[in-house]
Amino acid sequence: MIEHPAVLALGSNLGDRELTLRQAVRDISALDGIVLVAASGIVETTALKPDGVDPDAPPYLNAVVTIRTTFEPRALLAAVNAIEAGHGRVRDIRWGDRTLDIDIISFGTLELDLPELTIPHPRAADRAFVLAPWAQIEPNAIIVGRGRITDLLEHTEDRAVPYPSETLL
Ligand code: A4P
Ligand code: MG
Repeated sequence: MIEHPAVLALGSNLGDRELTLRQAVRDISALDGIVLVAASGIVETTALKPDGVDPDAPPYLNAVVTIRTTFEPRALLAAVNAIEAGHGRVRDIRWGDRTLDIDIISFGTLELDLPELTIPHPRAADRAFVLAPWAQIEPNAIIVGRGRITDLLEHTEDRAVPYPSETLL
């Protein structure tokens, strides 16, 4: 089977954030059909809400992993949604606080615009909480249609600070 390279972003701002991210990476690697290629360090970031950065909301820990997968994009989304659910993710308000969010950032050079899945992730190019950890493990990566992630990182409005425990694995 063809293996597609893909990039996943993880975020948590409720519960034991660090433990959740570590377990989520293990859950991802344990899936038949996914091989983990690299995991970033953990960064801490102020919550971004639809109205802008919210210093009063619980801060996030974010991280990025690169994988190779035999799943097609929608199957990959279903798989990561199941992992979110396993960590008690509740969906209520948009960009609401959450135990675990896993987004598909890119899937090779694929561009996809379905009601339930947009690839590359339409907001990733503007977010240091995605670009900074991703640049740690794939500094030459580009987002199709948007450019090099290290260039994009210079224009983000949010900041990602390395978290003390740093490594994810
Ligand atoms: N969906 C479409 N494209 C994708 C994709 N590429 N990957 C759909 C994953 N999901 C995708 O997502 C809503 C729907 O998006 C899903 O049902 C899926 O079919 P969700 O996870 O239910 O809700 P959400 O995450 O609140 O929505 P959204 O709009 O995807 O949120 P964002 O833009 O991902 O932002 N601040 C900090 N500091 N760190 C964060 O990680 N994350 C968010 C979420 C907001 N603020 C944050 C962070
Ligand atoms: Mg999401």
